[in-house]
Amino acid sequence: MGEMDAANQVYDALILGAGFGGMYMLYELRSRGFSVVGLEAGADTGGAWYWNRYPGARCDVESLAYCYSFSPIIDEEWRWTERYAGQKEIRSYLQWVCDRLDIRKDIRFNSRLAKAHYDEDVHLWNFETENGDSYQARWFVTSPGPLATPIWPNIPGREKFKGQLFHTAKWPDEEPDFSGKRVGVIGTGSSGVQLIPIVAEEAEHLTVFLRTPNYTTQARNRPLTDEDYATWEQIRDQRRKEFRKLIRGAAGDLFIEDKYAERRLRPSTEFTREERQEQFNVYWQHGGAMVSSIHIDVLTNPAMNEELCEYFRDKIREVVNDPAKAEMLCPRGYPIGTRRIVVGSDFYETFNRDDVDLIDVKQTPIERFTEKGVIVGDKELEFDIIISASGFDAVTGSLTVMDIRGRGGQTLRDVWADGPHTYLGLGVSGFPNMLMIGGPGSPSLQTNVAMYNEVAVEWISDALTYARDNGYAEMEAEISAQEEWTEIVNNLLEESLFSKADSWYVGTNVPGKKRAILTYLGGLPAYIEACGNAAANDYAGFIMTKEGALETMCA
Ligand code: N01
Repeated sequence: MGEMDAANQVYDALILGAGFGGMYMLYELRSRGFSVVGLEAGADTGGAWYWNRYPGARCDVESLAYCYSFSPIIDEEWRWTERYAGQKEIRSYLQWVCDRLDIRKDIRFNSRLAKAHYDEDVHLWNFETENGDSYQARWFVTSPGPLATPIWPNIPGREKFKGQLFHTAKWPDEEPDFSGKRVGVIGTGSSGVQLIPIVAEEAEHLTVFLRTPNYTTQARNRPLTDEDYATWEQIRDQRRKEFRKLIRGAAGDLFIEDKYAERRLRPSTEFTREERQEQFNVYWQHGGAMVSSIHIDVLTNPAMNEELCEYFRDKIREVVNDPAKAEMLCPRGYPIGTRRIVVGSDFYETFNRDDVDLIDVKQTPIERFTEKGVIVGDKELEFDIIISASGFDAVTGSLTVMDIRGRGGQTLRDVWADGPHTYLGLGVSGFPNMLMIGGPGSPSLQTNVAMYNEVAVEWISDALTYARDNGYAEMEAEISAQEEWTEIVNNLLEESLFSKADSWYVGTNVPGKKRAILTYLGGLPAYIEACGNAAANDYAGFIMTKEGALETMCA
């Protein structure tokens, strides 16, 4: 390990990541009297919203739900301008919170964690950043963001391309100029879909490389009005309580007529086809991702799911003038909702432009990069700029990218090589005092992640306070509890239509990654209950060891 932290201090807790989860974690533990330090790879706070600054980046959860709910100061002083906040506004929000709650002084920016090793002799974690700085702490709380390790398409020869090459999740500080340029975009997930209409407006010509079409809805973004805010302030506390009782941790139908919001919580079989179509129409017009959870059985009832899939395909056929392009864009072969629903603005409309081409790479794969562009079929397509919107090594990749070692020097990478095993998505057997926000086996990205993060932060804060108050120095997931939870997580996959689709949710987007569900599909309320039960029973499922007992063990 390199030079020790300047203060040569052993912290109570080191928190990895200064996005939504990490900042609140730091604030909460500090408020409870723990000494804390945060490490953040970026030059500022923001997490995903710091790195993903491609044109059009915008949240697909409504701003009023996708924010902190723990602080009256924030509620009183911050006001969102749009129904779905853009990346710049969310980043400003997080920077403002960081300053307003005086969190910044405890975060080391430009500090990418390289190693975290548990020292069994002294029961402390030792950390080293890529800059060579060292830290030591009793507790290691990880909040790196579940989508933090970008991946490139597995197309050979990338280094040969002489034009400009960008990844949406590593966007340059200086905004690229697309005017007069021939641009290629690889990928039509959330990032690609948001970026494509904007690039199409500016570029001379755009070619979109499509592999698996996604079910894409219109955001129908709009400014938030004084009237919206007046209503929101009246219902805010009540709605936030309700969010924690909803499977996805947010309603997504703020300001929608009660009749339709209530129908959403009932199975589709209670309604006639006409009523279901009316429900689809209402949510389609309202916009946003909730169109996929229009009834509670969308992910368990194949007939209902297919009816909704066909509704989407008809909408695509209505918008896209060229029938061949429309069919290319129609998702098929997997149930709606089992890959992330994509929320965009005018994505399908973009394919009515004469200066936008669409290439289905399943029909004609991109063989390789060249100096001038790419080889597709028997042609070389030339580009000035290629943008890779190819996604992430999700959830586990955010942690396995680092050298994390627990008992006996075992690495997290090796322990998870056959798929992740965790207890409640919070702890891992063999890695004492490491607790995860957004870990595999938690509902994180299956929910309004801002709301889920608060649940995780509050549980971890309570656990650390309990440990301190009761003289416990070590807390580690029991192997039996971990295997039981992992079985629950895996069974939920098998019971749902999720098992029928390939996506980053099951790791199939990363060559060589073991197919395994990375998130808990049981919904936020069931997850809160499971975590609450463990806490109420003296952190059942965790081995809690007192300081004295540890010393005896070491003697
Ligand atoms: O990544 P993705 P993303 N040739 O993995 C394609 C969150 N997010 O950055 O599907 C051709 O979804 C790949 O094709 P396929 C959100 O949770 C949220 O867009 O593997 N194509 C796919 O089309 C989201 O789900 C927001 O067949 C290749 C695309 O690249 C998650 O981040 C905004 C290829 C990758 O899509 C990830 O989204 C942005 C190849 N060789 C992100 N390799 C909002 O809040 C890959 N692809 C709105």
